[in-house]
Amino acid sequence: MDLFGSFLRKFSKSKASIEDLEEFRQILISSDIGVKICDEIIDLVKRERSDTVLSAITSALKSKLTTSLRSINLSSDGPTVILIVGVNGTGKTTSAAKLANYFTKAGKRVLLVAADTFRAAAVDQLQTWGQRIGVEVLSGSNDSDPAAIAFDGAKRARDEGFDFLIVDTAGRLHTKSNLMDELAKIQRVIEKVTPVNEILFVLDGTTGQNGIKQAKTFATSVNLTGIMVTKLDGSTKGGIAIATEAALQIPLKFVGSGEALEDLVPFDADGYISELLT
Ligand SMILES: Nc1nc2c(ncn2[C@@H]2O[C@H](COP(=O)(O)OP(=O)(O)OP(=O)(O)O)[C@@H](O)[C@H]2O)c(=O)[nH]1
Ligand SMILES: [Mg+2]
Repeated sequence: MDLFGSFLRKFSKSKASIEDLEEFRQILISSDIGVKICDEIIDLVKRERSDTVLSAITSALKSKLTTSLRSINLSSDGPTVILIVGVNGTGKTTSAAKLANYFTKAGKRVLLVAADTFRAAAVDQLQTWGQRIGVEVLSGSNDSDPAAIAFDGAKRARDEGFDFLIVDTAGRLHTKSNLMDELAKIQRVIEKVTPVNEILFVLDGTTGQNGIKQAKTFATSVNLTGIMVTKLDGSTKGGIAIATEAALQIPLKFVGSGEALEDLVPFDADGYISELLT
């Protein structure tokens, strides 16, 4: 990603001057990290008494990441249920398929539910993915109640011993309260059968601060347990991962970096920071 690497390479002194810090501030701003978080990081670097600028910056960046667990919260009894939510077009369906592939590759039995019933094309899209990865996709008729399909999925997953139930939902604007209520209903009806273990918010990494704002509003309606940031491929704005965690205090669990099935990996905080710095 080389976000800060070229800055740090030409910077061999042990302490940062005011001008150096201003240059670093500009780099942070252009990485989409957000002005507030950026200023906090600069303050931390100033106060840090490390020997080198590199270690000062490393610890300042790390301090902005959450210490919460990033692994998927697995069910100890019954299927692990994952609800995929977010605004329109952020990569929910693709990420649901990628997750299903990820767990299938790990030897788990996965059931996908197409709870986006607004558009027939949305169901087709998930079914195509399902065929490709060899995972069954449960869907209802067009315009049926998404909560009813989610409920059927939960029963199937529990009764037939699936390891994972991944529920893809329709994109919705965080400002539309009826659609946000629908999400809460989906969660409620699944929980009549089995607990929902994760509600993952899919955040389009190219939308920057706006995406973070949307996530914040979503979090007021549903209890988000994790974030998946997508479309990080080719983005020079790698600061979005730090910005997201610092702003939301919700752990980033997976990162999507392309349209292929394999382009989804668990978020590795140390690897991410060292990639930013080298
Ligand atoms: N480059 C890139 N494209 C992605 C990534 N994830 C998803 N996409 C693309 O983004 C577009 C939208 O993806 P979908 O998975 O359909 O998004 P969605 O959130 O389900 O959309 P709605 O259901 O309409 O709200 C598709 O063209 C995907 O191929 C990613 O990590 N990188
Ligand atoms: Mg979709």
